[in-house]
Amino acid sequence: HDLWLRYRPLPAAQADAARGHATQLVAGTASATQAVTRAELLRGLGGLLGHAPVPADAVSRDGAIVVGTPASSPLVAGLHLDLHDLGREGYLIRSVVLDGHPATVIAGNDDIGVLYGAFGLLRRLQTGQPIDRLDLRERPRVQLRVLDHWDNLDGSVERGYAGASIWDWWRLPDYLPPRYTDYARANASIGINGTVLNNVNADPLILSHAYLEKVAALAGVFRPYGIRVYLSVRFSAPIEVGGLKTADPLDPQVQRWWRGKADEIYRLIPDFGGFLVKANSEGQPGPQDYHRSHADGANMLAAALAPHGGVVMWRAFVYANKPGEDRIKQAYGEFKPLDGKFAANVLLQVKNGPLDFQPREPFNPLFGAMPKTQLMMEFQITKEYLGFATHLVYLGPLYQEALAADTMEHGKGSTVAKVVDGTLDGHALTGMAGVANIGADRDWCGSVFNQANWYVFGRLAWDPTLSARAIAEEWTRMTFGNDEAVVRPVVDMMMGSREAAVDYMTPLGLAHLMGHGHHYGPEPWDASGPRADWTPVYFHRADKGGIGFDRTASGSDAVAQYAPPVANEFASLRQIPDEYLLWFHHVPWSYRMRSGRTLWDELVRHYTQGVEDVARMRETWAGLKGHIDDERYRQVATFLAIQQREAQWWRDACIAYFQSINGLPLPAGYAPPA
Ligand code: GCW
Repeated sequence: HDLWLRYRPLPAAQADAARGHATQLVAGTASATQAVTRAELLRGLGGLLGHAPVPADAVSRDGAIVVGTPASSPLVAGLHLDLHDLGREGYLIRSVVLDGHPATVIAGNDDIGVLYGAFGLLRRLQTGQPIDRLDLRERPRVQLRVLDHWDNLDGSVERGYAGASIWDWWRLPDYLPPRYTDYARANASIGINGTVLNNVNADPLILSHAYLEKVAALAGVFRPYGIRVYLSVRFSAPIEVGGLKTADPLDPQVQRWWRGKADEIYRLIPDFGGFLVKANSEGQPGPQDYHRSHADGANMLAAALAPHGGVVMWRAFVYANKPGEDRIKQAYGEFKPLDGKFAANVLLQVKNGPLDFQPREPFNPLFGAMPKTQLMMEFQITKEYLGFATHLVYLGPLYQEALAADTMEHGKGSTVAKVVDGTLDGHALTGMAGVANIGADRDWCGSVFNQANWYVFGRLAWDPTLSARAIAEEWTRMTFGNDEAVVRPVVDMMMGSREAAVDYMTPLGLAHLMGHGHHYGPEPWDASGPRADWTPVYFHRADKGGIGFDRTASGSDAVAQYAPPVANEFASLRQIPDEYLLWFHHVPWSYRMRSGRTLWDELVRHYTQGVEDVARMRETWAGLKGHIDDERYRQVATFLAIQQREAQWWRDACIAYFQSINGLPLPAGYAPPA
């Protein structure tokens, strides 16, 4: 229940070594952030080392930890540290000599940087590293590192699999349970500095004064931890909440209403972050209802927030039901022409892939196509399409793959990460959002391993160039301890888990074969429902002759949305990586793969591989019995058994269905379903 902030006692040898470097704690309490920094260090060091350092006003013995900014601490000021490139949120941790005593200083330009530094020091200890001879400098590479909650005001969570919403709107604003503080601590420990409290399918009521007071109370809990609150707003709120006849962004009355609403919000929450908007998407209202553009809508809201320093995060996840048009092409079609038309405090929030958080998608072609627009990344942390709470799927490799993809916008090395961190086109305002997997479950995320997905999101938002494996190892050590007999197998299991899920669900570039609406389990045969572009058959296009979605020039030509070198690679059967084959091409079942196998054989092989990988994960976990406490051991063991059963279900259902279409025998050596 403490997530990765367990602070369990370190092994004696390590604790002994570290204790000499944590004898005293010289830390201020003049601000709320300073106070929580000091409290976290006392709690963390106390837990890890067996006893906490002694709070002190001055360094009087060897091994003090000195914490602060040049403004808050004369000791820090006296060190004349070079902090100029750390920004507001960066920190340094250095082994120094103070008044003749060896000491450790954690310093930043602002209290919040120092808090991040404190968590950084604790992380070092938690992951079994020494804390002597330190010289660390860190600063976030992305400015807005935000969790998006899809939480409804009635306590339900859209696509949430970890229980009800943690926001208790009924008892807010008065009652502020410790869970809110723990939420803030966990987020601050990984550098998350923003939270959008409510679902993008937004209830307009959130903008009523009564709810804004509740929001203000939450903002008050989060503020010391450097976390700003944002809200999802419904574009038609001026009608529903304001009683106006229209929500037309060019109507002066509408503009005045939003300005007034922004003023009201900032009176209650002076550091309010801004708005997140889902407009003209999946039935949500938006500027197009009034024949205005996304830019007209976003800029109108941006103008209301600008005087207060707020931002608009405008989502690019739009697609209408246009029969005959390839759904994944629509966002690009609508937004690319608006490049350069958005106000300075608008970010366009783009999902990592062009479809919808599938186990694997190629990168979204908007990255690299809108140099004059501030594009922020939207990842999904909750596993809507990846087995909900029970399947063990570590998302680090998925995030890393998306961030490392090369858009070729300005030639080789124009990675999505560089679009997101602003360096590719020189943007100052940058961001990364993750759709939260947090709920009221005792373990917060519906499973122990889902906690790792929250963790890796935060760490990659801080630094998109970190490796998924290194982060998995950090999390594993913090969560299960530093027993090498545990760390290696757990990290290997995590690192393979995403590819396993791709294999047993949607290998070789297939997508969206999940059951209609709920998105759990296989339903590749489904062709029903209100919209063709919500059905699996729309995406896999299997027929007697072959399978896959032709998105080359002979088909929907979605490839043309990528920069020419990328488009050429994807369009070429010779060059396309196997992972994306059926995303871009419709090929015969007898198509010869690089492996020498036919496509059909290869497909069956991948499905089978996925099931085998899960079986191996189960074995790995069984081998850790006794190394992990009973409660967590049993939860994971049970969930892996579910996952294995369901991987088998996926394989059998998909193979049987595709076989019913192509009439081919199972490849030799692959047993039919039991
Ligand atoms: O992934 C899909 C989900 C919807 C979600 C939508 C979106 C919040 O199935 O539940 O709505 O995307 O991202 O807006």
